[in-house]
Parts: sequence; structure tokens; C-alpha cells
Amino acid sequence: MIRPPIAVVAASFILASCAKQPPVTRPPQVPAMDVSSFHHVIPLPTVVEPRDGMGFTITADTVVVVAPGDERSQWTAKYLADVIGLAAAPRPPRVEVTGASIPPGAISLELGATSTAGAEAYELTVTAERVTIRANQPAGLFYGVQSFRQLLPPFIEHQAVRPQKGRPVVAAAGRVADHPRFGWRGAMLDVSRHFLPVDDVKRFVDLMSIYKLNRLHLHLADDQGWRIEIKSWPNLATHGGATQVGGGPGGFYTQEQYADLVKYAADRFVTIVPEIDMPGHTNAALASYAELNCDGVAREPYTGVEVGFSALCVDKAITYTFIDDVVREIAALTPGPWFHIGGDEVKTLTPDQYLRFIERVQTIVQSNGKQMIGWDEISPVQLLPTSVVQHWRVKTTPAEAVVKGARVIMSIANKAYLDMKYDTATAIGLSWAGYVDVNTAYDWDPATVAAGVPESALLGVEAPLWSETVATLADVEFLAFPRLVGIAEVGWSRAESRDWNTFKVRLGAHGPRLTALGVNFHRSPMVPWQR
Ligand code: TNX
Repeated sequence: MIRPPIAVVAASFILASCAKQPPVTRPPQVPAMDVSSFHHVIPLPTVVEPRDGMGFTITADTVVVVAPGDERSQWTAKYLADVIGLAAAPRPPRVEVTGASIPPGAISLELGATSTAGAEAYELTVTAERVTIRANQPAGLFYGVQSFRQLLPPFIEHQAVRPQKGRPVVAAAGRVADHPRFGWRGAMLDVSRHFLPVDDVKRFVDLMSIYKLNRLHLHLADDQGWRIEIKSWPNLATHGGATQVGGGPGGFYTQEQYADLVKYAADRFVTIVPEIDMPGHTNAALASYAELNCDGVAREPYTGVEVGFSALCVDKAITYTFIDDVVREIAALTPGPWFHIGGDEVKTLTPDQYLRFIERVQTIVQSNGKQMIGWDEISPVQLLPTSVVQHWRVKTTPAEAVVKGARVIMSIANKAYLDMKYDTATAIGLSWAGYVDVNTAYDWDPATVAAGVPESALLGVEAPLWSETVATLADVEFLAFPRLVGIAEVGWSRAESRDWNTFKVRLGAHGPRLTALGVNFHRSPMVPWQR
């Protein structure tokens, strides 16, 4: 046991609680090893107060304590115990579900009022004697756990780590009070152009949740592949899902697998947002069923990377039966309130055909109990107040939708697109929106990039990863990390507290953690990576 003598604990506790320090919201730019790990939390919390004195040491006696009654809090307690794993003892910390008073040496997860309202707000206090994570709702507890995790040494993240003498598991002393700027902090995976198996998507969920991202948008159908089983239209998956860009074998999620993924993500406070792109980007569907084509002839499977050539037959009744079936089956598996209908890059319909189609689909989505999201091409449509526009095009603005009351997810391509190359040397990725290096992905404000789209119109921010050139999980990680970590801070932290020069130092301190997690991240030369 490496717990310090009681007197030292007591002295440092008194020191910690009496030390009056002003809140520090910006970490200084000093060699990272010399400062409290409180300076490295990403996304930057609203208030960070590192304190001098002893931190909290995890030992074989550490327990994670949580009150009975709330299952999600208990799940989060177990999650924390698993994160700590075997780093300090031959078994993970014990989880104690009890309403009794908290013993010394405990990490305590508590639901109850905090200084800031909101389901995602939390307070974290670390002293030598105990750790307290307090939140209004279970989501906040989960985020408090993620901040606490970042105070622990990176080696705990390594799956094979075992307790070792001289390798104490200590979290620095201090206090965080935190809540997010935006409710929507997302990423998108395009599993259509290249398929990703469920376990790879789960791994991605694990990584994004470390940085408090809470929406995973899945682009489930495009020209090159249909990736989810639809029981009333089975060929979509079995035929439409049988290839991908370059002609590989593709794949699809059974409804059971999709439901399992939705649950896995929900446990980590990540809401899955399913997208079936229409009326364009539909070759996989048009190849699966002849009757969806205006000429009644099934299309050939497509394995190239062109866009804009396909469209559903918008004047045929069966098209809307098909859409209703697809939306109904997916909606039934998706507890989240949103259904994304794509709506982008339609080059073969008239503007009038397009508008009528989207308005009709909006009604179908609504009648299946979901709110419609579409790419920003839907802005001219008569949108319902619940519909949402996802803004991606650099030279346009969805202001006309905002004027009508629509809300916006900001995904502007020259800042938030994870499939853009970092720079000229990047081996995979595209560059049609320019190069997006780590600083470019970080150093922007979603509330000022599109004319007529003020903060009040924003749900938040999302970083899409299109997969024309992205074939494996290693490719996904290379393009997403570390830019997605920056996007997470864009979505969570207050604009006035963010600064690239301090962020890059904090990001550099996350290098060993990402390494221990086995992430294939881009070691951008503009970041001072710690070893
Ligand atoms: C545009 S962004 C697309 C996708 C491509 C992507 C490549 C959007 C709504 N449509 O179909 O994959 O560019 O960066």
C-alpha cells in the first residue's frame, strides 16, 4: 500500500482546502511535466483550480462509491473502476453501492445540485483524502469521470498495465467546475464508402467519449454501399451492402448489431444519429431494387468515388413506400430523436422536384416520431421548426433556414472535415476544401464562420469523416486524431477561453495517453508531443 502517513494526508488536506487561489482557466505555456495535470484537461473546463499539496493516490484499498437507485450512475462507477483497471492493484477498484457516508480513500460519485445547471455539468474535487464527482444528472457524472481520468497517469490506459512499485497512480489535487458550451458535439463516420465493423465503431465511441463528444452520426447509405439490414427490403443490405469503394467486400450491420451499437454508445452518453442519404447518393438502393428506378432497370453496383449521378425516382409512389419502411425500421431501433435524410449533392433533379421531395420526406420522418436533419442544401425547403440543417459548404450559408427558425449543426468543410488532408504530405484524405491542419481544425468559432448563423441558432458542432480514401480503423484514427480532440474543445469550451498556443501544449501532454490507448494518431510537427 502506498498511501501516505495520516499526518501527511491531513496536513496536505488542510493546505489544499485553505490555499486560496484564483481560478486558472488557461494553462501556462511551460514544460508540461512541471505543472499539475489539471492544466492538461481537454476539453478545457469552465473553471480549473489546481491546488498545491498531495494528490489522491489510488491503491488496492480504493473504492468507487455510488448511491443506490440510479442505474446509469452505477454503470459509470463501474466504468471508472474498469478505466483504472489493474494499474494500482491486482484487480480493479471495488464499486460500493451505498447510501451511507463516504469512507476516506474513496472516489465518490454523487448526484445532486451543482453550481451550474444542466444535464452535462459536473464538479470534480480531488484532495489527498478523497475524490468527489458531483453532477445534476448521470451524463455529468460520466464527464466528471473523464476529467478525473485525465488527471491519472497515461500508463493506466494501457490494457496490459500491471501494478508496479515506484509507479504510483496519483491524481493531482484541485477542483474543476464545468459545463459545455454546446449540446451537440459530434463526429460522423461514413461507413458506406468503406465499411467499418461494429467493434471498430465501438472503439471509436470509446475514444470520442474520453473527450466528451456526445453524438455519433453514421452515414449508413450512399452510392457505394447500404450498411443496415432493412427487413422489409432485404436486398438493400445483402446486395446493396456487398461492395465498397475499390470493390472490396463491403458489409452491413444486422438490426441486432445496430441495436447493440446504439446501446453501447448510449451507455457512454453518445447518441447515434442514423443517416440514409436521399434522393441522391442512392445507387446502392437503385442497384438492389429495379422498381426504385424510373426506368424499372436496376443499376450496377458502384465502386468509384464520383458524386451526384444517382437519384431516387421522385415521382413514383413506391419511392415513398420504400422511404417510409426504411425510416420506420431504423427509427424503431434508434432511441435518439433524430433521423438524417442527407439531401446533399443532387444533380439530376429540378429544384422543384428536389424541394417537393424533401418536404414529403420531412413529413415521413415526422410521422415516424423523429426530427429531420439534412445537409445544408435543404435550407430553401419549408422546414418544420424541429428540423435541423447541417452546414458543410464553405461558400454558402444556411441563413434563410435560420430566419425560418431552423437550428444548425456546424460542420463547415474547411475547418471540421476530418477527411481533408492535414497538409501536402498526408498520404490519405482529400483536399477539395483545402488542407485542414491541427491548428485549423481548432482555431475557429462555430458562431462566426457562417453569415446569419449566430450562436443562438447553433445546436453545436460536428466533424464528418468521409471515407472515399479511408479503408481501415487505422486510417480513421490517423485522420480523426488529434483533430477530433480539437473539435471536442471547440464544442465544449467557451470561445474566449480557447487559444491555440495553450491548446497545443495540453494536446502534446495527451500524446502518451493516446499512445497508451493504441491510437494511430498523426504526430503533427506543430504539436509539442510529450514522450
Ligand atoms: C461532399 S459533405 C459530400 C460527400 C463526400 C465528401 C468528401 C457532403 C454532404 N457530401 O458525399 O464524401 O464531400 O469530402
